[in-house]
Amino acid sequence: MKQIFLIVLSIFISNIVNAQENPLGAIPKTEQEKLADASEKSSQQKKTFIAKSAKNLEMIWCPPGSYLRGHVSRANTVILTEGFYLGKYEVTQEQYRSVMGVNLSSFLSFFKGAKLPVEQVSWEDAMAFCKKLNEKEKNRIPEGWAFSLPTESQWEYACRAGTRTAYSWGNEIDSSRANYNWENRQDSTQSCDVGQYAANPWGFYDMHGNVWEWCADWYAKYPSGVLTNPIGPATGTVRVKRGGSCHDNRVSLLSHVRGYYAPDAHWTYMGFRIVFQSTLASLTGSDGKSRNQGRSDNNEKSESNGDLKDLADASKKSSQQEKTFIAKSAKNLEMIWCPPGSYLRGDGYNTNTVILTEGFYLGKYEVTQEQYQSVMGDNPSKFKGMKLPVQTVSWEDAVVFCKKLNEKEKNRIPEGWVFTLPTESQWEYACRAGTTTRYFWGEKINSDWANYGESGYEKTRVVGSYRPNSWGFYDMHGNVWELCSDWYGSYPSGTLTNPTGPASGSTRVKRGGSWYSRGTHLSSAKRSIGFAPSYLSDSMGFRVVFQLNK
Ligand SMILES: [Ca+2]
Ligand SMILES: [Ca+2]
Repeated sequence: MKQIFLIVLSIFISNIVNAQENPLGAIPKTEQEKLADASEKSSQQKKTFIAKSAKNLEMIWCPPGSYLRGHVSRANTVILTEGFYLGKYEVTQEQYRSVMGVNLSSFLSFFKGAKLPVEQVSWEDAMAFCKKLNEKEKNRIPEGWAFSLPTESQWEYACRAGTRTAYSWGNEIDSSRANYNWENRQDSTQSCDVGQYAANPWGFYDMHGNVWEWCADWYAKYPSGVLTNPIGPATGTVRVKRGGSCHDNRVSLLSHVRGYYAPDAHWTYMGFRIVFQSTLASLTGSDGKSRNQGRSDNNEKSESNGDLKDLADASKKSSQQEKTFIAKSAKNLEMIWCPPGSYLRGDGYNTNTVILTEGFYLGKYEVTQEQYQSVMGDNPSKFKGMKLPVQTVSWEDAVVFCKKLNEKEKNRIPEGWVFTLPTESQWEYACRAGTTTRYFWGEKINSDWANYGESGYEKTRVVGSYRPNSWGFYDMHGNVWELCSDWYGSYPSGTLTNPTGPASGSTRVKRGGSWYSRGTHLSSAKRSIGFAPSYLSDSMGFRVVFQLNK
């Protein structure tokens, strides 16, 4: 890799953690010190930023992280080591006029709405907008920060918002999802006011459809392999556009689809949204050229990139994995592949970046009673039903289940692969599925979303009774608590790589809340002290992981 940089992932201050040494020792102390500056800055970022001089243009913070770019068969892992703000909406006509003094849009005569996205803007116009906005906001913004166009990687990262599906809501599209040309008309397609369709999981509107959005990059064939902070080629003739428009069919709206257009061309279906980021940290300047030449030559040596290299290697392997695995001898227990990546653990100020350098399969559902019966020969559950999750099992029982399953499947599985319980990090990574909200669907819970105390059933429900998260997992929130492999202990601070919990303890971690729990106990971040390994509880079950044993 030409440019190998320190992976600047966030170290956040954790006030629930004892001020003792990191018991996991995931990242060497010297590296933590190197990371401290940038990470501390990152932890101080507000979730939103308002550019007042552009009619209160709203922006949303995207933390450092990674995503799987492109189509399934030709995917790259793209790592973005710097956070950034991105416009919540496409730039509107009133915002454009307030900064530039003109409005070039062609739809204004039909629809006077100031909230329509600006269009008929060339890439050069969009860059001029950013430049003027930088001048107008210069007394309000931190030194070294600037508005610009997003790179196409930033754009796709924010568009996907943790999803791996064709669109940010799933694999299918219809006219209720986005403003696109669902009737395949030759004329009369038109833009609509921004924000008329549901936002993606990170809160961005109209990433799919309405108007195409300019990106900073020159267009060229996409490189293969794992990429860190890609900014596109140094020169070119056309610039990248993303997301499709009201004039395009469903294919143009796919999260991974790339388009291009001449930078000086004006077109009715071409608009943009803007990024706001630290130019000291960022790799792209307003001229679209790398600001980072010096950094690749300086003394940030490769030993500080061990985790990044591991992630790179694992990502290559990951692209060859099947997306699902079926454990036939446990009544076709279905599992879903989770690629290597990172997530922001916890909530509020008690957050860490957790890096998982190895992919793994995780059960799509909680283990059911018929699955448990088929492997163990008995069913201890209090609430009986073959498709109900097994409960009234101990941590030790769950471990025996995994052991027996390994024996039953031993002729079907690759050497070195095992069924086991997930670590709590694997569990939270899969539960969040790219989200940073309290629950995978947002901040608030009600009985439409999960089986918990207020749902009123007072018992477990058939697995898969509620909507899955965007990676396809059911009942991560509620139904039964799920046992994890870790001993419970206070959570360490700092950036963690593949954490497995303390070496010893008295209780095992459980996650996700149950039919009996209060809503707050179902949150993605909520850690429960759990029970002693032999303890039986009718609110407790588990799901299994399948992974290469190291
Ligand atoms: Ca759009
Ligand atoms: Ca559950």
